[in-house]
Amino acid sequence: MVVNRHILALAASFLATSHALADSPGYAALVARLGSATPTGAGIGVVQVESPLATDSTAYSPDVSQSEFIGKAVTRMNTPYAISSHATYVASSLYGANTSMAKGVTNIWAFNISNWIVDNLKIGTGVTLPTTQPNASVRVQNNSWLASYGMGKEIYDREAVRRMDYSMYRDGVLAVNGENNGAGSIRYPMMGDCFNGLSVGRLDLQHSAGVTASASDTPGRMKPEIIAPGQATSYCTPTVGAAAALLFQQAQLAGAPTAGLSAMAKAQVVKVSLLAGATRDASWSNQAPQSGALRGVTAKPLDPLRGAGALDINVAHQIISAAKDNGNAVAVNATQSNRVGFASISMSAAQQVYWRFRVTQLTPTLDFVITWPRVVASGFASYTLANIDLRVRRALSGASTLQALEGDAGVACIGGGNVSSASAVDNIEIIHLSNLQQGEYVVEMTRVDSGGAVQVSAGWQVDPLGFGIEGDIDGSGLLDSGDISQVLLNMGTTEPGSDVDMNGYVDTADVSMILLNM
Ligand SMILES: [Ca+2]
Ligand SMILES: [Ca+2]
Ligand SMILES: [Ca+2]
Repeated sequence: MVVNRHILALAASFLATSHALADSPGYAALVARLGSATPTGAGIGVVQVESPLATDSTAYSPDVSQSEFIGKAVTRMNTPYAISSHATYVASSLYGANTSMAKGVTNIWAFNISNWIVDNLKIGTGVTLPTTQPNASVRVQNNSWLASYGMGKEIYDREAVRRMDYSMYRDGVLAVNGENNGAGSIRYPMMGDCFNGLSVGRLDLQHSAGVTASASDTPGRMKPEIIAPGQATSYCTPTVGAAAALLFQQAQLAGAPTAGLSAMAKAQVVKVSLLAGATRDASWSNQAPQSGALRGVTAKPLDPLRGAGALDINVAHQIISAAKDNGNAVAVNATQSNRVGFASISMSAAQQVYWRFRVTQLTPTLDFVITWPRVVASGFASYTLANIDLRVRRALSGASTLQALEGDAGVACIGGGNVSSASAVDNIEIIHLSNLQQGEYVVEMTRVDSGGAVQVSAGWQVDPLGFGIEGDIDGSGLLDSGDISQVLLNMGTTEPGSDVDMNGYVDTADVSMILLNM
């Protein structure tokens, strides 16, 4: 069945754009931290699927004669081909020698979407599987295009997205998918509705956003998932793709903390590192009420416009490079987690996993993000999607007591943000806490549904200001009379900021603990 002629393919609007690596968020900090060891995406293969120019249905190829692409092997998979300015700009951000952070990506396979949909994705072919990647090195697929089969043909849109998710899961690939341009513009199901990749919007928020349509698989999922700089979504998307290439290079290093994970699990850890490493500034919110009985509770894990936040390759790289920390099934047995880290866990029905975070003074932020893939059946007639939730509680006495932080109970401990993230439809949950009092916090991940095992990835970052000297509750950098004064001031209360030994009370034991280490 040939269905491609029904497709409405839109190149995101072409805009001449200045490329500057300085625009790539966190990249300068990454280089400053790693120097010559900064990853470049070397060894990572990239697929670039392009919608041809409206004036020439064969114009899908980047202009490889440009100096940005010297030394790059760009295989044009469809003939005939002609040069597309759009493809050239996308390529500059995705793997340009000077204009992309993935300057070390040298092997690229470029497709014309009209061919790719039929020959590779194989929409409308029943149980025939999508083709495997053109090369085993491929880890990133860039989709800077929008498409829909249109009203009444949503079944093909759903099939396309299922096939893309299937490919990602089978091949260990992360697809980055552009949202539409323009604030309030219409969303397209292809490929932004994917569960297993990333839907990308703009730092200036001039992109389509909202929830997946009623005709989509699992309607009501929040999109986009991440935002990045660029003058059009077509160029924000490859910036995220380039960042992913750097993280894949790290993930595939011999002896890396990700060693031993399957290709699929690595791709999902790359995804969660990008999500957890993203910047959530003061304007970011996942809409948890900040007062009342539901203070800190949300069923909408993402910011409605910003998704998980703004790309930061430096923090994302720190997360994926940290020691793997899979938490513990018993809260008291969980060791204290580091400032940044990741997990990759096969999670079964009714299972729970706990992580413990000890912060020693008022801590600006603690962010914890999980994601998991949907699993598409090989006949494409069905899929399974797990439901997993996050909750954070205050831990007392070595986590033998966990205090709820929902509602007013959280006011004394948490300045703002959310303490639970419990969407019934999304495959991302986010805890974003601000201004935590000193003490210990336990993140609880719970599998809610009763389905089979699924690989869950977690990533986190806690502001380094939270990791000072134990007992330095005034954050002066020293154990001193200021700390003792604060404890004495709150003596006999349950004020969490002064409960140094975390037994639930401000008492003489807290003074003793400070004096002991002074
Ligand atoms: Ca959930
Ligand atoms: Ca102090
Ligand atoms: Ca105490």
